[in-house]
Amino acid sequence: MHAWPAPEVPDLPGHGSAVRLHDTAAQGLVPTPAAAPGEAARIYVCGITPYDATHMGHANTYLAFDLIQRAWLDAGHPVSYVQNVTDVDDPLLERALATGQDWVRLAESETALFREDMTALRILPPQHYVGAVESIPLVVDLVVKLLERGAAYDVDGDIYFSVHADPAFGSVAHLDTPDMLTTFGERGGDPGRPGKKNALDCLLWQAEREGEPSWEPGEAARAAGLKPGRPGWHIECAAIALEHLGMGIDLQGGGSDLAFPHHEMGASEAQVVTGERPYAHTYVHSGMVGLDGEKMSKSKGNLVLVSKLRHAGVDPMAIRLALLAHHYRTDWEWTDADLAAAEVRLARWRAAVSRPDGVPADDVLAAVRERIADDLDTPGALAAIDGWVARQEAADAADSADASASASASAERNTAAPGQISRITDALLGVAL
Ligand code: 5CA
Ligand code: ZN
Repeated sequence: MHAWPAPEVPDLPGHGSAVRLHDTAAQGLVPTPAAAPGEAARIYVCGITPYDATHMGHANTYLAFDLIQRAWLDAGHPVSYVQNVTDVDDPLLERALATGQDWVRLAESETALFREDMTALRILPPQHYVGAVESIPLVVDLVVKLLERGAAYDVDGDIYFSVHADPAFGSVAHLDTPDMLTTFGERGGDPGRPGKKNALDCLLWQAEREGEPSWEPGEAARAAGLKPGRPGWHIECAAIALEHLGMGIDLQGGGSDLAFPHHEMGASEAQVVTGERPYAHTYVHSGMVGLDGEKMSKSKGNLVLVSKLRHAGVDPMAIRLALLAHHYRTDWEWTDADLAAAEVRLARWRAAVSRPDGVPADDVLAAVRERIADDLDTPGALAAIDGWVARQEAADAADSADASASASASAERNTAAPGQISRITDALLGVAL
């Protein structure tokens, strides 16, 4: 699959320092990436299930991982980035059936819209953008290996993963067993299915069901016990990440609703199949964006869509600023006031950098770097830019007051400052002024 065009990331003087991020597995802040300076930082971020358009929750999540990559690039790490598209799964097939659309067409058109939204928001694209369907041979290979290791078994033709084949199972999300069982049931799992060895065991390969697409796994896989069918969800991401990044990646990312079961299961599957640990050095989860008291979700339909705002003429940079005004890990509710405030901020920033000269900006880069390195404190980073803009506006106001009083003293300015500020907002915050 192809991704979307990459925005330019300007170079900044010097380098940012290591970025401390909240690691769900470590339950605290850790320095990232684990890669040595100058080495590529490897990141896998879970992609969309393309059955509806990009909403503010998705945008907020992909923005968080865009900012991490900008900070890593600024710290001198090349970034190796992989993202998937869950282009075959229950919700997509259900939506296609409900609306009478072809499921392949639905996935293609929503993925195309997602690319447009990501491009407009200036989100860095992955180097490998990989669909579940095109990854079926990779999935089959892992399922066969798990069967060979005795870590998978058959239930009426479906193949399940034995979660306790991984001694580290549970160490990503740190839920107790009752919480795991409830959450598993709420997020696509089937804890009550008869015939499973453990209620938490998850589906690796689902045998063909009437009216649903299925794939022939090949002779060797058939001999190992796979029937024609389709991949389970968690193994899709484990297979794509292992193929394109390998074990010990620097970061596995997604929204907080993916910590369990998705990232827990994917990590265990990869760890059992390779016999190595860890799958990822850091697990980073963004907060959930809601609307009217509920998590924004395609299944509930309570959506504010990026494309709808764009088509209504909203500047994507204002959308980006509206999201940046919230810390990535908090859960928050989208309101129209967020966008209105971001539009005002964008206009003020643009006016301040559009002058031929500006008040000194030499300390702003260090301030923004320091705030971003502290678990992506974007509200703090915006405040640092706001501070410069306010000084610039005050100097302008003082100048015009002086001019009307015919006084000679004018605020100290230099011609480099506006460009310095626009390069910082562009490189570190992705906001083009
Ligand atoms: N295809 C899987 C991941 S492999 C999936 O979860 N797709 S998704 O379309 O449902 O979500 C895509 C990403 O957006 C996930 O990281 C998810 O955690 C995040 N996300 C979904 N809803 C919200 C929300 N309301 N707020 C913040 N992030 C969200
Ligand atoms: Zn995933």
